Amino acid sequence: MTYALSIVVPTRNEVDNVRPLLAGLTAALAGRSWEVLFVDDDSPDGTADLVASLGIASPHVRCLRRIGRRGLSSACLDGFQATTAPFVAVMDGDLQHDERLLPQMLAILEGGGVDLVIGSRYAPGGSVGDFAAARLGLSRAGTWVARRLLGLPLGDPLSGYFMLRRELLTPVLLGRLSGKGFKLLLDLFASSDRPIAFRELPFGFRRRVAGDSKLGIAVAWDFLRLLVRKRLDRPAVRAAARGRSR
Ligand SMILES: Nc1nc2c(ncn2[C@@H]2O[C@H](COP(=O)(O)OP(=O)(O)OP(=O)(O)O)[C@@H](O)[C@H]2O)c(=O)[nH]1
Ligand SMILES: [Mg+2]
Repeated sequence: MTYALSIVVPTRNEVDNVRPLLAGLTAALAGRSWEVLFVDDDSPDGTADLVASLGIASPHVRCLRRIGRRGLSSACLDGFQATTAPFVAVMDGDLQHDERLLPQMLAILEGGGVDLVIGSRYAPGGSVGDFAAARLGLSRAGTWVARRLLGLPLGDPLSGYFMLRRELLTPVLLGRLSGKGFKLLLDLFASSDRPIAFRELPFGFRRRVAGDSKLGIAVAWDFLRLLVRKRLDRPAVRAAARGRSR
């Protein structure tokens, strides 16, 4: 069965968030053709077992359990490969992303002319919820650096909430992605040799209630490495874009 929309949800120890997330998706996408694929990195808390058991009862729910692998971006990329819907979304499994945005994102993509819709915390009307001052400072600094260093025209290049048309994922683009770390959206924009037609929709980033954040030094380090690598790749991406336009 092919759905109109596949939602890829990377998870690591999110067992208490699975049922509420499914309830939210079911309500938000009533009447639409959709599936959700949880890509779980063998969470010790049993996230994958719960998803698999819920998948027996619901045709909307699937689980891809990765053994011996870690990483948010690579989990999303594996999720892209394991789904077939013409539109595919990425959203966190911790309820911080407002699922009520999904129908609007889908309608925009179905309307044509747009490749990718971003759930943006920094667009007018969006918010970062109750980020502590230090976390907000880091998020803003990362956003600023990503925009300046890579010349990205995005309000929220570090967002983990977006939906795209599958045709965007050409083998050339997939081959250029770093695929490492947490920031797949930034990787996509920095690696594409053609302009990506995008829209940003504001949403309020919710507070994490259950489970633990995976942000930390390792994530920050991965982010810096991605920035440097994409900055170094930029001349090659630009040359490819010029070659294409000749
Ligand atoms: N498959 C997989 N998922 C991951 C990995 N690291 C994090 N995730 C998931 O990616 C999503 C985002 O991770 P979070 O730790 O919530 O990151 P965040 O939302 O930027 O940070 P907080 O606001 O502090 O929660 C969540 O659904 C995590 O469970 C990983 O290595 N593999
Ligand atoms: Mg989170």
